[in-house]
Amino acid sequence: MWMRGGTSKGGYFLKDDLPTDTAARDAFLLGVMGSPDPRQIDGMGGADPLTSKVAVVSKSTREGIDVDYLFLQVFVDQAIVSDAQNCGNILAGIGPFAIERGLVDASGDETRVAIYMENTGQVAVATVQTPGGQVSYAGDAAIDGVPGTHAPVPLEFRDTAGSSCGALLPSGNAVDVVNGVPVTLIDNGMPCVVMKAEDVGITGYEDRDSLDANTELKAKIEAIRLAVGETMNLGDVKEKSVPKMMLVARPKNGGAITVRSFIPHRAHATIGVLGAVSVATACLIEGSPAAELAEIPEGLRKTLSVEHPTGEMSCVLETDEGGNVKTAALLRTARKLMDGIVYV
Ligand code: NQM
Repeated sequence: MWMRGGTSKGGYFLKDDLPTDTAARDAFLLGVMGSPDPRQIDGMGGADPLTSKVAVVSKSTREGIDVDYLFLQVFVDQAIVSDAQNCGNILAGIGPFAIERGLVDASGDETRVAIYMENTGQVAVATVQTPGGQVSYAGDAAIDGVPGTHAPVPLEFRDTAGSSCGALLPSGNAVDVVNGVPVTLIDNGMPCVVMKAEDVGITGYEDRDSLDANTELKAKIEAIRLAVGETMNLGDVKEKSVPKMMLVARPKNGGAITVRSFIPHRAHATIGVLGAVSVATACLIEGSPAAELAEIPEGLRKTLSVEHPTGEMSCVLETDEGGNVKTAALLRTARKLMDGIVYV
């Protein structure tokens, strides 16, 4: 099934329909997407990392969990399929897909689907609109980066700290200086390197095209990324899609922070879901570059609006008295685009 999940798009497969051997599975998925090729002309991929994504879904045998979800990033112009990151946007389509495929029964007008995210070993709960026992994609929820309105798919995350890096702050520091640039190495669901946009020579308010055209900036942040892989417990990250590079600036439209993110070699059109949670969390870390620029609401339950190139993403963070983030919730939408047979 081809679906839009949040601001991403990709192929959703039942695990049983794919080869069990990883190399054979990856070769098949490269063929499905038409990679490696910058245009992905011979496949389904949209010549953009955000539309070259795959979800592998199976019924779960875990206590209290409905389905297991493995996310795979199919690189556009390299023959790489990576499970080194999670994806909170593609996650938005998992609940609807699981119900459509009969892995989960609809229960009443709304169905809560507990999803085990295999990439990071963590759990998310998605609420899917199921009036009359059928998934409904129509509704009046709007998210920036997607035209029109659709049925809401709220997502809740718990205990995402250290998802891939083993700790929220894998270096143990709020700030590290890498190649002369102060950065926060952080993982609250997505490994991210958060720095001030001005420290790498941009304002942080640029559009996606000008960021993508800025080869000098890209070289500078790639050098930082390669330098921090080991410190973040990610090993050699040359052929990995993490960590993501997050360039922050003061909010402009009443939000908490402005971000331009690289994922990691192309600028994001909006921002990743768990990427946004990680940046919002960095804003709460005293002494971090993001905290110096952020506008933080009062209270233990905070809505942090993360401004991005085409709007904003609101993260609702529950914190304890010590300011540690306990849960995060976000609103996404999803839509079934096509259900059929793909040929390689
Ligand atoms: O951070 C893009 C996306 C993502 C990932 C990326 C995501 C997340 O927007 O949870 O959603 O960072 O590669 O789909």
